[in-house]
Amino acid sequence: MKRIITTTGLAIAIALPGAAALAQKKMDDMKGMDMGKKPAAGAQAVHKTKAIVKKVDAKAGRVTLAHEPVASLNWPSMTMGFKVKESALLNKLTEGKRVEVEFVQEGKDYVIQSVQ
Ligand SMILES: [Cu+2]
Repeated sequence: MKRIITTTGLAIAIALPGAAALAQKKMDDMKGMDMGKKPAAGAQAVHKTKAIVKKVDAKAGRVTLAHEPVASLNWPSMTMGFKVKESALLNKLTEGKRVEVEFVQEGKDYVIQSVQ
């Protein structure tokens, strides 16, 4: 058993420099590509949904909404947590209230940008 592990470790050690060289080659190939045609950074998709406010955690700047389906994200209706972008928006989010929100995805978070 010990011998097998040692051999595998050796194989990985040998394989790695090769992989690095391959990755380097790929990067070199990309230099010829036109990288300037990407959409501008910060052009995020804004999603919209109607929801009922279930819970407000003003301290954490988070709310729990029972929202309607969100077609742009392929979401069914569900109850989930959202981050709130500005504390001023928390004034519009009171438990039990029916609202219409606009939000964007930021990493793993969904951040509410506007409340109506
Ligand atoms: Cu959801």
